[in-house]
Amino acid sequence: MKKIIITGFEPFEKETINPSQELLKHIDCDPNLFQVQPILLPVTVKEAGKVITKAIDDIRPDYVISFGLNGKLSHIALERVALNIVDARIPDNNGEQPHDMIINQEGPVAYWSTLPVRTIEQNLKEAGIPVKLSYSAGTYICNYVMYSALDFIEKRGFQTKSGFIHIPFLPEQCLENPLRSSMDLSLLKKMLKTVISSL
Ligand code: PCA
Repeated sequence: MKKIIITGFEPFEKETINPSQELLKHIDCDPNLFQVQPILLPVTVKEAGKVITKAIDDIRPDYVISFGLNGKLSHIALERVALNIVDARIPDNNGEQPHDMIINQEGPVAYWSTLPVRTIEQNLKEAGIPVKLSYSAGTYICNYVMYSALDFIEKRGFQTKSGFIHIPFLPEQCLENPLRSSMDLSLLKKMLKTVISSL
């Protein structure tokens, strides 16, 4: 039995939904093989890192898969790298907007994702889902959560594998902005099922 934490985020930046939050309601995997704990993270520098590291400490999962929205995407982005910086483009949900904030003064400049990203990429392609490896998770809360989880796992010497996946808007988020790209929930659900079965 593999223990997995799956995280999504609350809505942010004027949106009323976040596709990563919706995804948490549609986790579909074999309960004989996987024990999944969904966790919703706040879009705040103050709490997001604390919530995910406490969950890792409490649950001691085999895997952490975090999801977040990147509104510029029309595909699934498998993040390979987390950087040791927050340089916020917009204020977070607490109104805080840190610039040039080093996440851990003693930490490395970056961590690699420890998820099997090449296998996941291959399996998503075979499932007909547009996917690309990404070499920057940005410098906002998603990168912050990815770095915080990997740094905590490293410091504690846990065997947990962890990484981050960015996803596009849902179609209903494009009605007022039809030039936005989106991915339908049914495809996102298939993506999540494929990612879990790749572990
Ligand atoms: N996306 C943001 C934060 C929350 C989310 O879903 C990001 O890419 O940092």
